[in-house]
Amino acid sequence: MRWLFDLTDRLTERQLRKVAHRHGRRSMLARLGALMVGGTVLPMLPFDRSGQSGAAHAATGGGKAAADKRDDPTQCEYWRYCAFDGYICSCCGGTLTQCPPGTEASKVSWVGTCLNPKDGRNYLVSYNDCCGKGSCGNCLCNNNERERPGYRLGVHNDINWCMANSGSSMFHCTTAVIVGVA
Ligand code: ABN
Repeated sequence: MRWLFDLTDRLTERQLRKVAHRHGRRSMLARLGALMVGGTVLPMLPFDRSGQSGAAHAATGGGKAAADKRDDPTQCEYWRYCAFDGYICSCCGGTLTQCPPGTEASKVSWVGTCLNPKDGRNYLVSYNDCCGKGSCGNCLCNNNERERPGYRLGVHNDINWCMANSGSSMFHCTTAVIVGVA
């Protein structure tokens, strides 16, 4: 009978040691130590603080989305809009080149020179404000590549060109028509 007590003692002792090892004070201290070391070392690891994560994103899958925007006339990133200022007519019931119903194109326009990413050529783009209705309010877009102040009116976008029309001078939205290759 004695051997049975001895065996039970040994098994119990082994179990207790295991439990003590798992939940004991020392193992707790060891865990705390690991946490403290981790907490000190982690902030030292290098990470992108520059706010340029978008660039990294573009280099991977995100680049596709950015490229798609350059092909989409409802997006301000669309390639023809490099010197655009106004509401995009494609978002206002018109199209890239046509004013929405009930509005007419301004008699005077301004031009931009924009790079077409598809063929690598620069195109002369004429921007016409569409006039006769109040502000469309959709897809406001303002890009200023090669744009110049009012003393160079032909490349100045920050003005309501509907003022040049004899009818209504209310500005609604803006179109972008290719008029030449630069
Ligand atoms: N050329 C677009 C525009 C219209 C009204 C006011 C500013 C700019």
